[in-house]
Amino acid sequence: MTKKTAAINDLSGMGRCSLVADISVLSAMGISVNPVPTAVLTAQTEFEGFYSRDCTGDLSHYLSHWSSLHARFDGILTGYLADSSQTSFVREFLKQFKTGETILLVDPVMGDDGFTYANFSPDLLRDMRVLADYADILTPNITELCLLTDADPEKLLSSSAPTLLEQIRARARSLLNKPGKTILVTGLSDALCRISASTPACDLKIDAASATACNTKIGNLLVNSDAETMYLFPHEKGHFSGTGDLFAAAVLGGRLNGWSWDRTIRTAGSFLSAGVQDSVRAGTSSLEGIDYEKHLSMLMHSDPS
Ligand code: PXL
Repeated sequence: MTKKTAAINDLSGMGRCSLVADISVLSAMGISVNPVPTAVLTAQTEFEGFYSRDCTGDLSHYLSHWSSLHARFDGILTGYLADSSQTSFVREFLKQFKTGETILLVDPVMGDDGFTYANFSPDLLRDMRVLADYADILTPNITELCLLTDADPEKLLSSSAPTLLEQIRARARSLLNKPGKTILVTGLSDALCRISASTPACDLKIDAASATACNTKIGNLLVNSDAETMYLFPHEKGHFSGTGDLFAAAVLGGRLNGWSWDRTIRTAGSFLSAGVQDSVRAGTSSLEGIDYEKHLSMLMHSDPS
């Protein structure tokens, strides 16, 4: 039977992120998506002059209508929340529609590169920590990892690469509050990748299959009770809109399709690398997101393993 997900995220008219990423990636992976828009924007918030319509007032209708339809989901993904009050909605949503078998992926969208996004507030952070505790899979970037674990991103990011890598690992471990949980720290810089790859004494496992020969790499660090593994991918310098959202959706899709962690992260990472490389070649503005559409076929093999 087709697996079913709910995606609680915004709909941005430009930027190829959020619900656009969730719907295209999960559908390509043979999984149906039921979207719950938290906000509707003309463009993601890094575009100057964006207009955002906050959908908080509409969310209770999803609870009442979908409960009358006896909705249940194999996966639930939460992403951009327009403000902290939406976390109460998410908690109620989980109470009503999450079963013991549902995989909950929380992407704690609050900032990147040491900066916070327009939705950020101390209240959002407080409430996001509660959602992070519920997650089966949590996908912070370094900035969000710092926020969730009470570190000053600027201070942490200015420490030397080996210290930073150890800090990141320790902080990710500190978020493992329940059995079966996995933390994926996304978008780790080239310097951290080089440190991890060149430190054989270090107890961090490097995924050899993903570490192809290339000059610039990006890393995704998996931390759970079974493993701590760094997955490395070719990348281009810069920040590209929507990559975190595409990665999160592909990870949830892989796990719902019964893939191992290795296969899930290798596939998601290779998919992103291909999209980023096409965008750079085509000169696509990084605000508009990456040219991933022609590479969706990389995600389409839904057989388990
Ligand atoms: O990709 C993260 C994201 C999601 N949604 C909105 C955003 C951003 C990042 O800037 O602005 C509206």
